[in-house]
Amino acid sequence: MSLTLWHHCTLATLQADAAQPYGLVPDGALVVQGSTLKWVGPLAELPAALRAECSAQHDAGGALITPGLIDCHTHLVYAGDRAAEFEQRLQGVGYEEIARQGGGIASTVRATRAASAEELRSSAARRLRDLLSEGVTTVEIKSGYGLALEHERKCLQVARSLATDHAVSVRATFLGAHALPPEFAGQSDAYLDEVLRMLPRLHAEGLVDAVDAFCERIAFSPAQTARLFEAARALGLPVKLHAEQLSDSGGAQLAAGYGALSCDHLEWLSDEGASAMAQAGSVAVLLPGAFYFLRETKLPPMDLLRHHGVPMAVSTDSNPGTSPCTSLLLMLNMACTLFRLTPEEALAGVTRHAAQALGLKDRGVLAPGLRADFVLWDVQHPAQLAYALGANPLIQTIFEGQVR
Ligand code: DI6
Ligand code: FE
Repeated sequence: MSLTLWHHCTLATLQADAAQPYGLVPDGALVVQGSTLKWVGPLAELPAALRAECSAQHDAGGALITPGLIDCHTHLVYAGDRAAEFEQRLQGVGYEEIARQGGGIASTVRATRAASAEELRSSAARRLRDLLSEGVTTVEIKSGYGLALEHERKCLQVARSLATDHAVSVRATFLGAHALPPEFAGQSDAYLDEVLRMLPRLHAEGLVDAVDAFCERIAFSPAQTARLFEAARALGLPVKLHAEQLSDSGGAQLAAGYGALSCDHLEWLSDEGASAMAQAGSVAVLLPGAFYFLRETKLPPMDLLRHHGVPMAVSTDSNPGTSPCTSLLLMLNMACTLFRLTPEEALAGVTRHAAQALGLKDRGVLAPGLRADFVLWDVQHPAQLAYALGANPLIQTIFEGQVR
């Protein structure tokens, strides 16, 4: 298979054991074979024989090259919007209060059930294109606005189908346990039984890569979450959890006990929770968009996460209620300004650690043998990606070895 050389660039490999911050390689080079990286390093060290084998060459014009960005937590498929609720909240009505009054997630569920697959697909594609324009090459998409078999199926099918006509890799997560649908009001255990009936069917249809739940006082209890995770385990599916977003319910410890890929949000995470996550190798997915949009004041405990060595990812949480955001670059900035991540931690959070949060070992860093998903940026230094607000210095995205 023919080889392609990319040169005249600075690499930020994001390799975990790199000697330089960001895995920086000045005057670097990449050799791509098909959809895979064959060689990564300083141009001066590229073996002459390998260089001679390259039948095509791309001059990157001095660009910075990072791995393709990974948005590891989104709710991209839904209908309608919640601008009216935004106005209500600005007048002082709380997010949980709106949810208890039947608004919030339930209003998006009504709109999503009423929408056709084609309508859902076109609104999700619009949001997806925003993400792709900033160098996203892998996106996780959760269900959770259908809350009934046919509608959860419809949303997961839409999520899967987005990868067929966009150059992006999609991971689909079943979030049937997101909220209680109106027909099960007051019967959350009965709804959970229903979720447990949906899961094996959707899994058998090839629509589920992982299982998630919203473990919160306005959603599902730790005991209910445990029942769901038992079912996921029986099917061999990995789990992740919306945990300790609005209160500390011990969800992180519970999820860690099931070897969760990630626990997400975590504003109220305890020391025990962080320690359990570290032992289980669960990634902490930080969602500064939701923190900002809900005007939260309780910060996720970054020092605790660092102390225990929990890897931190950063994501948009793109959803209509708490983070109507389709800019992962903006999240890089907010992770630094709001959560005090370093720009290097933030960039690792949308590359290496985001891949880990999805259980994907073949991407997230620039290294031989991994996928040739990478981005050329018109910046001198990777910190500039987190520093700017509202800029998009993207030059070009390469997905599976091909210019996108
Ligand atoms: N936590 C969130 O922030 C989103 N879902 C969740 O479990 C909010 C979803 C929404 O309000 O529509
Ligand atoms: Fe979420």
